[in-house]
Amino acid sequence: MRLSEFFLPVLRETPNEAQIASHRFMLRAGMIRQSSAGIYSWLPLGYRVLKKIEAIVRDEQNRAGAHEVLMPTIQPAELWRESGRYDDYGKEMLRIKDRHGREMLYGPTNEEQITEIFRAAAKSYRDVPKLLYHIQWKFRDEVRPRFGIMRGREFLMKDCYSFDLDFESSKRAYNKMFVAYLKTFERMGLKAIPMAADTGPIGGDLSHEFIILADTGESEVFCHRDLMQMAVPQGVDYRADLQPIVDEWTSVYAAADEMHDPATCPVAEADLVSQRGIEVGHIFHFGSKYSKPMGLSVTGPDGVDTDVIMGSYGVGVSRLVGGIIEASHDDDGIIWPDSVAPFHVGIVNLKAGDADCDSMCADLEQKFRNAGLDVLVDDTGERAGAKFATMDLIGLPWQVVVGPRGLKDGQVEVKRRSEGERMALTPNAALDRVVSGTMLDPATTGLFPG
Ligand code: 5CA
Repeated sequence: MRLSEFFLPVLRETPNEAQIASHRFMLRAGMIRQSSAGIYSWLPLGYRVLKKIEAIVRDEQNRAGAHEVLMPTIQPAELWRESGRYDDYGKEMLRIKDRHGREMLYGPTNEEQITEIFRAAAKSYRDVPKLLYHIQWKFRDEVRPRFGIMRGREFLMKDCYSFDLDFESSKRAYNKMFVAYLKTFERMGLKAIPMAADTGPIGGDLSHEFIILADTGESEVFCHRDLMQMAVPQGVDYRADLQPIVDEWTSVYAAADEMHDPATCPVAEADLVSQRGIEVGHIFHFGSKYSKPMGLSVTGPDGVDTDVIMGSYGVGVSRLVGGIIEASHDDDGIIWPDSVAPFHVGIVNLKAGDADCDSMCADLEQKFRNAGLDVLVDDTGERAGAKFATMDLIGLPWQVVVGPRGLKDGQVEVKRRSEGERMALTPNAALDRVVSGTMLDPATTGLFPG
């Protein structure tokens, strides 16, 4: 990709409205543009990251045995009257009327919608268990939308719903999502901690929030320091019993603020980590909370009808873009993990128009692309200082600097964004260094050909 053809409206100044690093850098790097309070357009750089995060979330859902659907953003009010939530949800729900005066709403979540879909098809115990998910825009008319896309009004969520015959089977679905979340966030370079949580308006009696630690987070979290060292399981067989993994993670104390009581906390003060965090996922088991009022039942093996047992499992896909930046940046800009980087490498042409520089850049670009890397070539006429500042701001994991002086000695410079210093290498050594130093994620490789 040539920067001269790309749309990257970077800002040199820090926008006044941005209070936290992720919001500031997303605006400055031309990733998003505000449309109205809490509602944003995604510009090409931001969109690439959003799509890569979505691809990793999708891949882990599929591995866990969930099947993707796509439900509408606009839902009929009757569905929510059936569950009794139409009145309960209050002002956060955006209510609208169509031209016939029918009451509709912009979905803040989809429990009712999926229950209606499954109700139309499920007849007997043979139709469960099932796991269905979608990745869709939601609208919640938050009182205080803030921090850019972190607490937006319109935001992208992955929500998965489980349907089971009994609690034991439903717990297996819950465990699959619990483990899939550990793996999902790890693939994005995040350390997410599962915490016992309050269930809020979604309801239910078993719930965990997945929280990444960051000073700018909205939640206060408390956990035993051992949790920070725990390893995410690899090569999981989702058909096997996952209870031991879940037990291991939940046996160590961790609680979000509303669940933490210093008087009864079992952890010694010296071992207790208390920090702020960002909620990037939330899983709920809620039994028959929706199936009972909405009449979703199946005939059991004994011929008796029984309410389907359900759970729902959310990931804040658009919030994760900000969460990753909060977890990985410095004063100059973003530092993307390889798996979600909008491009893996940025080639800086210090003398665009010079035949040798141009052909070296084109050659490197092609070779990186052959190796599966996404490449952005700065072929603009900007001065060097501005080009370096832009590269640092947009945070590509690697920079390769091509200039006439270096080329005379047969060298280019390579910089790892997270480390900072530049190394002079031959073009072949530079290629080798960058390609071997990049951890390509199969779900995000080749997502943006060209
Ligand atoms: N139906 C359930 C889960 S399927 C549900 O709606 N859960 S939730 O309310 O906890 O939202 C799921 C995730 O969406 C949260 O963990 C959070 O990461 C993200 N999220 C919630 N509200 C917002 C918001 N206003 N802006 C950005 N992300 C949000």
